[in-house]
Amino acid sequence: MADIKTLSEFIVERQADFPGASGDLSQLLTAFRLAAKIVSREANKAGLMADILGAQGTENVQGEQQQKLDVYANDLFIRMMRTQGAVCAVASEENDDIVHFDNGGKYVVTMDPLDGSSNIDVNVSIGTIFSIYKRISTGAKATLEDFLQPGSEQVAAGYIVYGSSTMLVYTTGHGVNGFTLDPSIGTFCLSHPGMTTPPEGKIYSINEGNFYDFSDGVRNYIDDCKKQKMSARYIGSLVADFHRNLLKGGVYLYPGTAKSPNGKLRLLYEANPLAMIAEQAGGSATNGSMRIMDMKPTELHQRCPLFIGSKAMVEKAMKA
Ligand code: AHM
Ligand code: MG
Repeated sequence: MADIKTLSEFIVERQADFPGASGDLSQLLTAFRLAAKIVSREANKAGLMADILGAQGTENVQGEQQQKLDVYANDLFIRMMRTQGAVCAVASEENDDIVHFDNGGKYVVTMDPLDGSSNIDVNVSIGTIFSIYKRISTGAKATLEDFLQPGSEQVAAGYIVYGSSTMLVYTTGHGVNGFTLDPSIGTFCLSHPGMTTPPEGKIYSINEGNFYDFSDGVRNYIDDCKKQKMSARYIGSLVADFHRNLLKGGVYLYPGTAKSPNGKLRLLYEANPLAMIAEQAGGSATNGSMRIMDMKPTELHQRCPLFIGSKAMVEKAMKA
């Protein structure tokens, strides 16, 4: 049997990438690992459990209906981080404001605990996205300033995709590695070491229902994809669409429209973490005119257009 490397072994081994590291970041990744397993378990039996499926009956700060699993995953990830101690505050899609832990932790985390919520009830892949920054403020509590750092300051970023199998993919700025959950032993095992994305691909992912709201440039690009007989693939779960395109080569676009010039996706906990992973894998991520990770955030729940995936495709879409 081939050697199996578990995520925990890998995290310990890679701690050497950070000279002088105290192990806090490793601990934090461990908290994500555990929460991911629990969300995976709940998502897998969602169809059987009335208390997991369906709407919670509340809205988040962006006026979106919260699903029960959104709230469950949010509470769980926050609980895991609170008990673990390296994180002093979290900004989540599901919380209006920063959640403080008052524990002196040196990191802050942004997250979308359950991405693709509209797919929960219909048994389609969903995900979790997270991003880790060093705290830069020095007062008693973390401040907005800690969360409004550009994506280029991310210490680590990752996602979990709850699909036909559950995978955790992350980067600490030294390449991208992917781990698949083996449910029989309850362990994430290194399945995709040193992930890279093809520079070109044949898949374009965009909600074409919005075609007539897009700019001429985006419409031209879509036309061009059709002329080249590319494959249109759109799951409606950013993590799952991104993951597929990362492996196969492709581009995911969520552009702005006249009505919503900044599109739908959020800079801090959707665009930035996936941009770091895309770049670390050799791909690219822009908002249509500039690199996502160079944007200076101004708000916690700020939205931004997103063009992400294979480098040549993102460049072409920007020029169209
Ligand atoms: P969510 O974080 O509330 O689930 O919303 C983000 C999701 C992405 O996962 C997905 O790519 C996009 O919204 C789909 O939006 P649309 O239905 O407008 O195409
Ligand atoms: Mg989301």
